[in-house]
Amino acid sequence: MKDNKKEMFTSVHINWYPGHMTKTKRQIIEDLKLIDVVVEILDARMPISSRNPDIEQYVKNKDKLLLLNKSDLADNVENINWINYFNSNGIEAILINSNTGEGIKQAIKKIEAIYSVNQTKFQAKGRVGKAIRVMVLGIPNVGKSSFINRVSNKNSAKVGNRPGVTRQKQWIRINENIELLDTPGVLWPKFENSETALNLAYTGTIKDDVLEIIEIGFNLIKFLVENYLDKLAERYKLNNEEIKDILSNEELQENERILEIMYLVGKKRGTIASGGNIDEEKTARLILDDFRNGKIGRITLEKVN
Ligand SMILES: Nc1nc2c(ncn2[C@@H]2O[C@H](COP(=O)(O)OP(=O)(O)O)[C@@H](O)[C@H]2O)c(=O)[nH]1
Ligand SMILES: [Mg+2]
Repeated sequence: MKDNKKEMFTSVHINWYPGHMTKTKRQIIEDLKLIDVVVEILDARMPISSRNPDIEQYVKNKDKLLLLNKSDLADNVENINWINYFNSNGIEAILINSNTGEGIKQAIKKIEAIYSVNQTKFQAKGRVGKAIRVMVLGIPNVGKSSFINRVSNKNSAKVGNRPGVTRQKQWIRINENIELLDTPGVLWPKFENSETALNLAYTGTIKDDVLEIIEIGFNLIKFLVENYLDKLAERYKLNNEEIKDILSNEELQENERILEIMYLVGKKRGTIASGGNIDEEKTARLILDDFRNGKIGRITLEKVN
């Protein structure tokens, strides 16, 4: 191993400037005046990293519903743990999959339940017989547009892989009780620590150049080795003996062991650079693509403590 590798990846370098989010923040605060129920969409793989704590102060008087989207990509045991966690803390939360529509009916029912509980509040405001007004909030790429498309049963809200494709403001009538603002509020992700930053990077929430791609891939492999070694080995058909040898090699530092596992993946998948060495960037991209597409299996990045 090259010497300069020994000091690599010991800390994460974050290049992130959230300045462009202040305009959307103002817009959200303005739109919220019209809203009765706030639906915050979280990524089921990282319910804490995908939650924006700042928004709490703006939505504290609103009724709230958490939707844990992309539940198909997350560990099912952890999905249930998270729902129990939120519910036992008095927070309504439901698992959904905006691609297939799983959980969507339940989400609509829950919004209607909130509506009926609040009828008296509305009557006091003179809003008898009016529909409940809903707004969807969430960090980029979490599935806001996909969810809106699902509940509106038409492909009116634009869905895209890049953050920020939704522009115009319009109301969508879901049923006689619910109206939905078709423009979701894009929340700025929080980088409380490097773990959060990495989770946002693994899932593609922040662009790959915010952190170094090799750094992201390396750290994802590290996480998988520590938490989902079986799934990693199965996906890349890694030899169990070889893995054991590397992980128990006292001559290597921890980061070097992980790097050796990364090289093993590269060797298996032929991500070789000219000269015959493993191409670290290609290997990092491969594993990130696989993770994002669910090919390593259902993986939850954050567990309930
Ligand atoms: N596997 C999976 N992918 C989803 C789900 N919901 C959305 N996506 C994908 O996530 C990406 C971002 O979705 P989008 O609705 O544009 O997110 P937005 O930026 O919050 O509006 C798209 O590629 C969607 O197909 C889901 O429940 N499961
Ligand atoms: Mg969108």
